[in-house]
Amino acid sequence: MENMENLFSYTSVQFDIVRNVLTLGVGAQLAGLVYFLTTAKESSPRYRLSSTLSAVVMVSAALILTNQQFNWSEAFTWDGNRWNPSTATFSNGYRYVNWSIDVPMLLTQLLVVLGVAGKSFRRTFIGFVVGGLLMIYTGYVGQFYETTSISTMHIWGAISTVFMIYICYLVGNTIFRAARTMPGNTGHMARAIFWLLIISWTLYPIAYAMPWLSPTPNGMVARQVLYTLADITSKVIYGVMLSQLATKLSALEGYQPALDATTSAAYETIQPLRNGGTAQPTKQVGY
Ligand code: RET
Repeated sequence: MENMENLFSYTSVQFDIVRNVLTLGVGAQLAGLVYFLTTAKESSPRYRLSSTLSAVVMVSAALILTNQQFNWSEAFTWDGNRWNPSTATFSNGYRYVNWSIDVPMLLTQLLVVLGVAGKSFRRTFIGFVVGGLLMIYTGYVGQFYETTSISTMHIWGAISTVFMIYICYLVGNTIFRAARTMPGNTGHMARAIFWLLIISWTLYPIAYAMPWLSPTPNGMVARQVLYTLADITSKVIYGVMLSQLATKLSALEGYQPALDATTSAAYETIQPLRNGGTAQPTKQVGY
């Protein structure tokens, strides 16, 4: 029982695309780490846990992707023409174990920024953690069958999908309910986060299904590209959108570092100074 990647030989281009895309993944998570650490203070303390959780996700994702990179390189040997399977095996299973940490964290961030508290926090949090772990572990079992029994893989994949739909329902419910009463355009930002989550999360089951959709070397390359796209969107871009939402909410609540960090606020502060401290600007200029 092993992942389908191990059944093929790869051209140097195919092998390199996987190796490079994994490097891109590590780079994106490290860039995200810098972003979350340096911008955390722009949000008021009540939202700041979101940046901390994003930073934790970045570290854990960068570690697993570095491991995947080593794993990929040791699993094949170059014969002067192609990369052939070596005595070591490549495994996607590490990813699933990593998701056990990252999925609950990513979903908790949402509750923190949307200000879900008390009983409702507890209920949704438990739904996220239990649903998330069941989604991941049923998928984990299923991926062991991808080279031996596609129908068994499908059954576990279908069970896992039920849990994913449940989580998406919970997320949608939480976001759309909160968005109705959120100030300014923050409701719009929250809804955009919902759609990003749905699209980025859907890439994971597509990657899972590659042994069925395209049981070829190119299919396996596509799978690693899909995983990387999913990793960058569901963790880094999602985290950036959430921290921008947190900063906007903090600014609307009058939190000074958030006001200082937003362009329009900086403009309002600096423009009267430029005009000798008296005249009001007539036209908004961007900078
Ligand atoms: C599996 C198995 C096949 C069916 C489904 C799956 C969904 C996986 C998802 C993973 C999300 C991971 C995230 C990780 C962040 O670090 C398990 C592939 C539906 C949605 C967001």
